[in-house]
Amino acid sequence: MRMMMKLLLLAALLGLGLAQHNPHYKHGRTSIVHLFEWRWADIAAECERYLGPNGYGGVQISPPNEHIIISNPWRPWWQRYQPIGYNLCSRSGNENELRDMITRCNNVGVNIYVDAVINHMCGSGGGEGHHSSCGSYFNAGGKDFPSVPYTSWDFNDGKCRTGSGNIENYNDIHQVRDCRLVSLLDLALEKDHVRSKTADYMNALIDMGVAGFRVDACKHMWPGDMKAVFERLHNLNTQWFAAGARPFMFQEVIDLGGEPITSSEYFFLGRVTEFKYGAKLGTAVRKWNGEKLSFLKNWGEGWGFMPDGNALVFVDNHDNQRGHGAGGAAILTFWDARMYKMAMGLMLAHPYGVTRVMSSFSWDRNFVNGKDQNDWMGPPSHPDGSTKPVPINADSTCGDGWVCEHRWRQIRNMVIFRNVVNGQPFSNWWDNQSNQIAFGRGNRGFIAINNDDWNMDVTLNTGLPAGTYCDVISGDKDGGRCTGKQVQVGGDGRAHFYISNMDEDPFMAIHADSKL
Ligand code: AAO
Repeated sequence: MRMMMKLLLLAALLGLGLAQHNPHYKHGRTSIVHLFEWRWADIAAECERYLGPNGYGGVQISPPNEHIIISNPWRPWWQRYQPIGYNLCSRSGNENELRDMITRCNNVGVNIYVDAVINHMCGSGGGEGHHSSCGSYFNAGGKDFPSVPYTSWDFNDGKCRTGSGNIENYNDIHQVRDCRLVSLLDLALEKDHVRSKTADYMNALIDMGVAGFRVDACKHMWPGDMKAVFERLHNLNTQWFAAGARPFMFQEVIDLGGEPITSSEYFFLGRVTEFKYGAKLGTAVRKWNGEKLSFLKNWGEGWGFMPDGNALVFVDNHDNQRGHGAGGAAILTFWDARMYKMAMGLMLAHPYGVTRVMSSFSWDRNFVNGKDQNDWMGPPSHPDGSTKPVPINADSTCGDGWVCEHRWRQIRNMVIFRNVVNGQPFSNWWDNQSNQIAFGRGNRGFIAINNDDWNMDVTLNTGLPAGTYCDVISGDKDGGRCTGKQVQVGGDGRAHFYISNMDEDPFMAIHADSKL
């Protein structure tokens, strides 16, 4: 009996030992920014000149491995989700540039998380030749990828039972895991060879100093196979991380309910993307389906989201900001800037989940019958298809079509807010039973939002010490003064908030470090 207990305890400890839920942020930072399609050289510079100084915890980078190069359509962003092998040259740069970026970002306290595409290789119609980002030969029809090497033995087709060889029905878990996702050649992750090649790839990155991975298309891999790969992964590089630290894993699983495969199957491996979060938040901020911000009083697990400790949350991602993936029309993006900033403010102020900020490039949207014909368009590029650098304007915005939401004052200041209130409880909720809400984080920060069509004019308990605070949405604390609005908190912790529904940004936020 005692032996049994000991064994059970050991198993539990080993399970915890995986501990791939921790982002290993440095200096109490709390958010990741996805610098979608940025070049490594630009990310390195951005870490030093902006992300480090402004308290960003990490960057999710686009897939760094060798990918197919597609000419029709011309160099779509999604070519990087079609691996050709694990050489480290991609549209974002070569291996030296990647290594330099990882080092320089780590040195200023910013972690790097790699988007790992290990479920599949390129599409079955990807052709034959050297049209790949490092120039390696491959033959999609013959399922031959000599640079890895993978041969036809390493793919799942024998197990797939659909006529097309593709996933046809998401209600059949065998199809979802053993057939091809949109015709992408599906790796047989049950095979030792495939497990060791994918683990080698990830280990090369861990050894270079990355802090973890966004793992692509996890719904399409058996959790047991993923476990076998993750168990082979090294601990993080001790030049920057504590001895024994496991890579942070956040797994892309789209679970909006209604399918047999659920996010919870993946909790033991790490965190999971909570797609309900952005879909519901977008619906609430848009006031669709009778939703109101006042209903967000029990936001988080109270809304049927996954347990806090498992969740990776975001308002939009690189797929659903352009109609791919899931979430639909409710998803807020930079195209709806005013509502987007409000949603981002809410997310970053609220304690639920590990937060990810999206940083996009713009493209020429062209809707025909509700579908954007240009949802494939790649990043700002030169005529030869190479990605353009990110130029920084005098006012600190980005040029050349890079949107840089993470540099918008309202978003950047809420990233800082989240760091300042880290660990503080959700507190002092108030609402007007409509779309005016406010809440605090212990005695460190407070946010008030007016999404009604009339002014907000109330005195609220903030929980903050008495003093004059700069609102970090309308401006900044600049030396001894505020460049935007000010809030007076009295000795009783109460403060008056006036927010016009016509304001450029109808919300205000104050925190311990914005106090004069
Ligand atoms: C491209 C072409 C394809 C071509 C293929 C191969 O577009 O026509 O066949 O190349 O030549 C990205 C692009 C794809 C692109 C691919 C490869 O988005 O367009 O294909 O690169 O270049 C599923 C997966 C999820 C995936 C998502 C896009 O489960 O993992 O599709 N996301 C990741 C990446 C993404 C990438 C890949 C995976 C592939 O983030 O960028 O693709 O590496 C349901 C399911 C979801 C499913 C969606 C979409 O969602 O639940 O699991 O996501 O359908 O198929 C309601 C439901 C919701 C449902 C949704 C949509 O909202 O509630 O559950 O409707 O029906």
